Amino acid sequence: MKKLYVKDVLALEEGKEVVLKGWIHKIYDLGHVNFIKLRDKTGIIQLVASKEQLEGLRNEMSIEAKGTISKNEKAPEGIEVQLKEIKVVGKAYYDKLPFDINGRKTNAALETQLDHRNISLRAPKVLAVFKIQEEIGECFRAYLRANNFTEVHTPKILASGTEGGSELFTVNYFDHRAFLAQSPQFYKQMMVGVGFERVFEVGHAYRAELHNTYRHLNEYVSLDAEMGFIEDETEIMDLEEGFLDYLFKHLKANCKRELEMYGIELPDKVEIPRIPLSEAQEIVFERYGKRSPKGDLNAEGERLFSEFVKEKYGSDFVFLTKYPISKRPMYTMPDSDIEGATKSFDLIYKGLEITTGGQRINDYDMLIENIKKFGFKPEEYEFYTDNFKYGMPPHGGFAIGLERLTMQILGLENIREASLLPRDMKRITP
Ligand code: AMO
Repeated sequence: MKKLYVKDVLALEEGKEVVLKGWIHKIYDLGHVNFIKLRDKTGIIQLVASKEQLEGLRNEMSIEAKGTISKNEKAPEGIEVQLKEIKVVGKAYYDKLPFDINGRKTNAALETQLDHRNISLRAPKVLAVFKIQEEIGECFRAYLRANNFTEVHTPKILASGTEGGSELFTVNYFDHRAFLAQSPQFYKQMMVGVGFERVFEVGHAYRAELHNTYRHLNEYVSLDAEMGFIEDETEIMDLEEGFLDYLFKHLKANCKRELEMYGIELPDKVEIPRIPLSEAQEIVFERYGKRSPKGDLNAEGERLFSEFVKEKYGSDFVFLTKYPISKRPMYTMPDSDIEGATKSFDLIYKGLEITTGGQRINDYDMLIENIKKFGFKPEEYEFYTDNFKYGMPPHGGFAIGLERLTMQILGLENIREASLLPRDMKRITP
């Protein structure tokens, strides 16, 4: 007989014979009644067993179980399975589990949970994070493909950095030095120029940042989009706003169980105010008495400004626009109307930056000049600047940090909770 998933069994009629396969979540050896809670990727179901059938069983063994469905008001979801046969297909080789994952809450500290990812990921509430993450990736693909974008896969071993700064991991590439990609920035622009017009990529990005914080990883997943033939950066913000609206509708319809586990109610519609950075800085100073760093908001400023936006506009999101040239990479298009500003933006979600985006310089001469102004050598960027010799259209794009978006949707406290196997300054295992 074919294995059925728990979620499908819960919808079946009494008396039906079923085969379930999964892990032993919990054993109840109560003497008069005995249960096994079987867990698979879709949920947990109660198997009613005899005392003999429990013999030799231990939590987290994987099993195959055959039985018949019966109704029981006291069982979770009103359904249980009267066990006929049970077979252990994955044995247990441990003395004691590092911590329990079958209670209402896992009681181990985050670092302990991360040390034992093979155990902590089993907890249904932890798995739910990655169901949401999977849906974000799916929606990103679906939304962009429906809008004429092509998925691309660009290299992660590069000859130079893309974002400026010194946050580069070096790798030995045969007899010379190469770098791990901080972003697919240069190649997504190239792909727009060669004729794909609109591209997206879901890929890893590497940052050798010396930040050991709740919001930084040294390896993260970047959701990148880039599109050609735009008028200005507002089209890029429209695109991202449209994606988030689509995503939230999808999550509300398809991830009810997961959102409920975290007590999250998503808005019916995503509409995002757009406010110039300089205005945001003034508001943070006037309302909260906090000075911002030159040309930016710090983490506290982002949080305070988000509070203000929530109060005034009822939105969890805000686009901060018109970032100064000094705070943006050399490829960013300067703003023709505001001296010293660029056509770029950040997206802040519940007090945390989840995106940077904007219009790029598409004129070859202007790009070369800008590279010089930033103190770089144009000859080192030829592989990039060459793309601008052959009719590069006006274009722009954005990137969303997948773990940051997941974390903010579910209200997680630490970005590591939104990474299957986080890489940070202190952790490269498991
Ligand atoms: P930026 O460097 O701002 O922009 O990165 C874009 C988004 O990526 C996420 N992110 C991170 N997430 C976790 N840990 C980190 N260390 C980390 N660093 C960045 C954030 C951030 O908003 N090329 C531009 C994007 C563009 O203009 O298209 C870029 O990479 O969510």
